[in-house]
Amino acid sequence: MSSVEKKSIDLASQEMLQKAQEENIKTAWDRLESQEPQCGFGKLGVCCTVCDMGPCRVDPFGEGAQTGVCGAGADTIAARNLARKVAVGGSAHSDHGRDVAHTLSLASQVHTHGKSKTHTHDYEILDLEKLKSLALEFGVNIDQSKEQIAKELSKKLLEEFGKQEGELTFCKRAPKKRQEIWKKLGITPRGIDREVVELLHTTTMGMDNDYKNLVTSSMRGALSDGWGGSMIATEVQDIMLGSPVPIRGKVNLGVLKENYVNILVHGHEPVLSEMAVKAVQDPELIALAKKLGAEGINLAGICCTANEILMRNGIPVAGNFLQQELAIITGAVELMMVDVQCIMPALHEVTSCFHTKLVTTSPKARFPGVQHIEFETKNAYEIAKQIIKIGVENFANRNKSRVNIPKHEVDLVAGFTKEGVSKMLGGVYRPSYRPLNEAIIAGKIRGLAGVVGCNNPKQTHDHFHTTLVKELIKNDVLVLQTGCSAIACAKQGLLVPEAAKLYAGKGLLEICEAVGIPPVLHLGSCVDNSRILVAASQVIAEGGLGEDLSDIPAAGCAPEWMSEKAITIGFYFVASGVYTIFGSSPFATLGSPNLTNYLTKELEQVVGGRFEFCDDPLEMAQLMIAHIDKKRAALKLKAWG
Ligand code: SF4
Ligand code: MSK
Repeated sequence: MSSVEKKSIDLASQEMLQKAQEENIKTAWDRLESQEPQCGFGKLGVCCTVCDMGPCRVDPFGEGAQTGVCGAGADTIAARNLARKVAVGGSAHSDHGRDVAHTLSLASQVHTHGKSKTHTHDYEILDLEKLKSLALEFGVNIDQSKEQIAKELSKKLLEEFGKQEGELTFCKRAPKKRQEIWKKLGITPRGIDREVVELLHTTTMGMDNDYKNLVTSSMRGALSDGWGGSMIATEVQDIMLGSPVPIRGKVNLGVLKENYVNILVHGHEPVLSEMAVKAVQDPELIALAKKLGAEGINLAGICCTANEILMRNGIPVAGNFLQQELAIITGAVELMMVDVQCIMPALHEVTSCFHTKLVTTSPKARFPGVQHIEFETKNAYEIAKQIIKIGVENFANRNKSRVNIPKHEVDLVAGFTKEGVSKMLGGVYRPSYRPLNEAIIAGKIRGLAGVVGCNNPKQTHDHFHTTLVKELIKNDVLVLQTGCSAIACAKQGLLVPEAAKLYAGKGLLEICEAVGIPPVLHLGSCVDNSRILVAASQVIAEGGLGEDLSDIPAAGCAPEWMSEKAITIGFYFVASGVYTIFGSSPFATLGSPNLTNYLTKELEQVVGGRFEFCDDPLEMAQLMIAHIDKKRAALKLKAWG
């Protein structure tokens, strides 16, 4: 196996890695190599920098110091480090949710001139049905103008962040039994800001040193993201930008076009990238591109911003997390505009090896030496146009001899939502999860799996995602995906209905053909993991598969995770009753065998879900299937097969 084959299974990525090697351009894989060996104390989670009596470390071999200066041992240090990661991951998703809720409040503002009304900002209400149903959930009167509903709803949504007492409104979406478990454990989430602040407080010097209690606090903090901040982001984006419906698109670096101005959007928040979708169609910019010798303007995405504009507009996806540098190395990208999260600081260096312009847009994520054009909701379209124009003008600087676009692009279908799936299954007039429940009860679908998360250069890029998912669908497990995991599987052709014939087991194939769906459903970006929680709650409400989320024959997995956000997602899934496997390394808990044992074994008795750590994709599949079969047996369902 060549060195590039060890790095990625994706042929397009291999070509670009080869080019990077030849041109001595450093990528994440090279930087990982230069970090080796990584710090053993950090890997085991027993390094503490919480106060200035440290940094302290605990000797994992039991010979040296067993506590830090303050007396904190491995259990406390590892659990505290983990809790901090959960807080940070939750803050990222939830701050995104807050920004979107704020945009909704701006979208509700109108100027009235006589009988005509004009919006003061560039956003509208595109899904009125969803606006109204959400308004009802929050007790907002729907017998008024949509702008007034949006105004009152956005106020209530923003109040969810600062709610000091009581519970988050979306908790009511969970099955009754799950809500009771949360109440009993005292982990029903209150305001999102409160939970994140309180979780961080518990980890400071001289605070909580009971590792089990730190896990409990982490669960409550994570729930405030999954059933709070992330869910708000998803719902409000659907209201303003339109709820996705199944849509065909293309994926991989081959979506870049040789004779076009190529613009990439990268990050997570779709509010600006949606405007970029409109701006690339601006006749003035297209005319400018043609004047400069291009055939037009081609927009594509990386990471979750890509998933957002794919789901709503069918805009092609250039790649997932580890392809952000490789896309630049094609030499064909005029401009990459970035918003927040998962944007490697190294992009500045890689773009400076080519003519590519990098533009940051968020005041929360600036890069030294990089052009910053701040996004403002008020002039969103004009700002998007200004940025795209820089890209168009940069076409003149492209060095054609350095352009090398891999000829790999694959079809996919994305845009599945909790509402869409029930409409596809039950019909537009009687949307229902009944057919899904019946297929599971009858054993045609063995169970459900959520496979999500990032890439990590410690693992062969995309190998874990695709090997795991192929094994699951072969065994009649219907797979729901988000994030970079969905992009990985799309590149291997798993996200089209035709994939069922090639890869799915007999029962799953029958359902996919009857309904016309792929065996792997793309539900969107990382914040859209909240769609999985709500869909699973509706499966319970439909009846026949138990009373709680932990009863469903289902499992979750983040095979190639790297982000703190993935840990938070794992925590809110486990705290919702889901058995969840993490690939790559455990989250730095091995230095505390007690904490590892609690997370992977005892927690199931407490909350109904637990973690598993595994670094082999086929073994992951077997563990998930064994769990699904255990749940089928507990429900006394017909054995699969
Ligand atoms: Fe060391 Fe305790 Fe301070 Fe951590 S909190 S750095 S273990 S003294
Ligand atoms: S983008 S969080 S690398 S999935 Fe959501 Fe991908 Fe993970 Fe970022």
